[in-house]
Amino acid sequence: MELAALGFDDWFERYSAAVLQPGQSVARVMAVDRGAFLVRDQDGEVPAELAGTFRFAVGSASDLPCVGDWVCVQRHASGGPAVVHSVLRRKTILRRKCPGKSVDFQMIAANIDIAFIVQACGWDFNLARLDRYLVIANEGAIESWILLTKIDTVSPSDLEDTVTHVRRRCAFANLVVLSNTTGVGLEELRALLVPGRTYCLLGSSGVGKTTLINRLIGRDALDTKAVSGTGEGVHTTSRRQLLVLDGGSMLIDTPGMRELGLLGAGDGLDDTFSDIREQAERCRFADCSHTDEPGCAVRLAVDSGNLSEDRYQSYLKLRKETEFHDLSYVEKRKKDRSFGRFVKTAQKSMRKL
Ligand SMILES: Nc1nc2c(ncn2[C@@H]2O[C@H](COP(=O)(O)OP(=O)(O)OP(=O)(O)O)[C@@H](O)[C@H]2O)c(=O)[nH]1
Ligand SMILES: [Mg+2]
Ligand SMILES: [Zn+2]
Repeated sequence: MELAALGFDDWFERYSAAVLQPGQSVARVMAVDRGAFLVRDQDGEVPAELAGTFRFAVGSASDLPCVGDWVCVQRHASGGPAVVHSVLRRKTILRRKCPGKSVDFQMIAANIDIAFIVQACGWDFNLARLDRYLVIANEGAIESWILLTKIDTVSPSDLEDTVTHVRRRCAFANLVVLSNTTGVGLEELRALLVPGRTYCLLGSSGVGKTTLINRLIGRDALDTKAVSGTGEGVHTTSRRQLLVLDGGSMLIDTPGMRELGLLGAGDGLDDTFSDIREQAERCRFADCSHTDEPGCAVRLAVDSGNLSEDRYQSYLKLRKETEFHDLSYVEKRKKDRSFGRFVKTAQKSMRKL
């Protein structure tokens, strides 16, 4: 398979020229599993490990290769694992805040063209969570499509209600409704997949992400497992993996995420709530917080029914989270700096002794 078929284009070519060393070639990261990598290039798929120099130079977890990355590798003729020397600049990224209070983030995948935000009809369906995924995709400059799975488990009228909710909430997003069990919607989805493009499935555990990939591949290439009615407490997929379909498009499977922290950087929130941003241009105060200021056009839109209360609340909640994150990031940097000063002063006084 040629590199172009794996998604390598002029953009990556340009950036690779500066970092690629003699004896190295580029390959795409196909799977990451607890520090072990699988990379692929025109000569096929091989296991890979990080070069010692690279491992030492890495400043944070997000600098490490993740699935979808293009990396510079040295392949061994003897058949041993390839050695990863560097990661090429990422065109797009999917990342989330690490669970808990830390302000670090975790890469989910890189160089994705389209994010499939997967929700199952019924127990999993949740508009607030949908917003959250849309913000994450927008933050990484990735277009999103919404996939509603398991439509065989709800009545036609419940399905219609769910679809109406999604359309009202995300008028511009592509929406495909499907069932992995009956096969409804699978051909529609397959027809939308473009060769050479990379798609990433995101969504709670048990919504049918892996089953969908297996259906599209036409065989059980990946493990799935029966879930309880609520889908809670079960995680089947444990690693992130990129699969190439016969048609030439690429899909990344990810484990269901329980906690989906936002980052607070970039315009992800604004882009997701572009309707609110537009209203906000008519607020009396430029720095209006859209809560209790006079002349707030956003509140007016809610009061007059042009903006749903739910969507407005979802916006406030996510905004609060990103603000909190921005703040904690600033605090952390401050602490790092004062610790740095402390070390320097300590070193000076040591030298004086
Ligand atoms: N009724 C019905 N069941 C489905 C459908 N799609 C998947 N399932 C079932 O749902 C269960 C979970 O599917 P998975 O594909 O493992 O879910 P997942 O999203 O990959 O879950 P994680 O890997 O844990 O993130 C399996 O028992 C599937 O058979 C569907 O469209 N309808
Ligand atoms: Mg899975
Ligand atoms: Zn306002």
